[in-house]
Amino acid sequence: MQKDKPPIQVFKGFDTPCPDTSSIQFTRLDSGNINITWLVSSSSDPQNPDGPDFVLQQINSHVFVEPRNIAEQIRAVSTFINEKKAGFVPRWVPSLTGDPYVQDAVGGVWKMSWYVHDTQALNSISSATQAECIARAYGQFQYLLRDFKLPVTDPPVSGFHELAPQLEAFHYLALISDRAERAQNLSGSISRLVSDWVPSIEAELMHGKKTAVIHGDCKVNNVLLSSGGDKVRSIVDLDTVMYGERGWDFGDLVRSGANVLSEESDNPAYSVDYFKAITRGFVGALQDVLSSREKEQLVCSCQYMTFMLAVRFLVDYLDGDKYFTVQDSEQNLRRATAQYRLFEQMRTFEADMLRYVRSL
Ligand code: GN1
Ligand code: MG
Repeated sequence: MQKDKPPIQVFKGFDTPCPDTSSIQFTRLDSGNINITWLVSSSSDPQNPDGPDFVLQQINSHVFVEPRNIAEQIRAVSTFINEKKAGFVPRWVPSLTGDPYVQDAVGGVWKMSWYVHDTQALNSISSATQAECIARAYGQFQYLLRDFKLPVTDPPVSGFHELAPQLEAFHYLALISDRAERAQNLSGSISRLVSDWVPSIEAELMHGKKTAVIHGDCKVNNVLLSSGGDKVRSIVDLDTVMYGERGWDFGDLVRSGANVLSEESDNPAYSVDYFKAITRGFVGALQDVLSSREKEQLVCSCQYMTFMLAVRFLVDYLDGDKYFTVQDSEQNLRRATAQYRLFEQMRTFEADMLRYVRSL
């Protein structure tokens, strides 16, 4: 992955209304654990203050082994949604040859979309009203795509959102990793759940046909809010749109949004009030399409997604930080521990959460 400024040739490979690229500026945006993201600004040119701005990303091909497929999927989904609800997801920018990506001299695959001005992305939610509003938007996203046929049917990452391959990797790495000793407390807790809780959650969630189109990464910060924070302007990060269970999106949003502290905080704090608000928003938007099986799965999906992310961070820690971006060599272990704590907190509220979902 190229960490330095993108080559200007990459930008020139896209079909933009910016013939003069001499004053184009690239600014690194601090977003996401996988791709490196750049704001490409033409408005910094005093001759062209109304010039357009873009978001340019090199698709991480270590994680997404078929990066062109990711760009093709985004082209299809973004085109479809923008026709139904203009601006609800960013508009993609075609290359000069009409592709949804540009390839650089060493084979790197880049995608670009129009930048959405006057918005903010938050790492944590600050009120139940905001939680409901964000959840309604993710529900609407699934609703808009309820009959859409994805051009790419394989998941963006092999086994994405499946617990079994993650646990297999965990068992293997726990035996061979030179970091295993440092992670033994967390490993022990996870191993204990493998024999009792994991089989029941897998029986609950993994047997259905995966036919719903989902976002695949429903974090709070993948929603762009108005400057006042009370309206959703746009849902971003379409890298992981795939077929799956509706509850996976819901569970991921509860994991991210009902933790009143940010994901990077060592001590999460689960809010049942935010969970309820997220449920109202999500279920409200999907009222017509959510089956009783899907509704019944919502609560266990929260635990499933949170536990799985704990295992995924731990696997990456044991594997030497090859998947998620890290600032230091213990960050993935801290992230895994925090997700595990959040999972434990959630479990203590299970009965309350189930009662609430059933009451809607
Ligand atoms: C990754 O890079 P980002 O933030 O969009 C990951 C998600 C995790 C998330 C945790 C393709 O998403 O699954 O939930 O980090 N994306 C991929 O912060 O693995
Ligand atoms: Mg993502």
